[in-house]
Amino acid sequence: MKKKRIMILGARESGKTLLANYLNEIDTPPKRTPHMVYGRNTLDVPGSYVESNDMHKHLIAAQQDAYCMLMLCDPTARKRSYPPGFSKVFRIPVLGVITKADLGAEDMEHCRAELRAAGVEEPYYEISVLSGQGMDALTERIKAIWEERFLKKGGCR
Ligand SMILES: Nc1nc2c(ncn2[C@@H]2O[C@H](COP(=O)(O)OP(=O)(O)OP(=O)(O)O)[C@@H](O)[C@H]2O)c(=O)[nH]1
Ligand SMILES: [Mg+2]
Repeated sequence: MKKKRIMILGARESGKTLLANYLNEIDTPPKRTPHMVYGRNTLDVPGSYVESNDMHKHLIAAQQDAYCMLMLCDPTARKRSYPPGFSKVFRIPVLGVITKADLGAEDMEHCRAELRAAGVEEPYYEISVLSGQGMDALTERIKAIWEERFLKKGGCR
């Protein structure tokens, strides 16, 4: 079986590549990502795939390469990224991740509301790759999902 990855969705500039680099243990600064990037552990999806309805079929197809999905929301951006109920079209576990926690955005509630409306179940992970806030909780949850999928059933990677 082909190796499965952590699929990362979010609007442009929401912090997908910085988080992917962290999960891949890569230390290079992120550049704009115009296409899907298969990293060691991640599948970094361009913001345009989420923003355009026409691209959603590609997301649904790409989930076969993933064992879980992170739906990012940037609290410093006001634009909505996900249509209502969006997480429900995927059959892999979806985690809600609120990025850039170190910037102290006054209003994280709009991210919570958006993730909730997209059908993502709580808890939501408030993280900052730069300060390290929330990273342990997120990586532990991802590890638990990986173990559930690949160890308990005795499957292969
Ligand atoms: N302060 C802070 N900045 C962050 C954080 N995560 C990402 N950024 C910054 O936000 C900008 C965008 O980050 P990227 O990781 O490139 O975001 P992206 O979603 O991959 O962007 P695109 O590929 O263009 O869609 C960069 O300048 C990052 O340094 C964070 O946790 N805290
Ligand atoms: Mg990127």
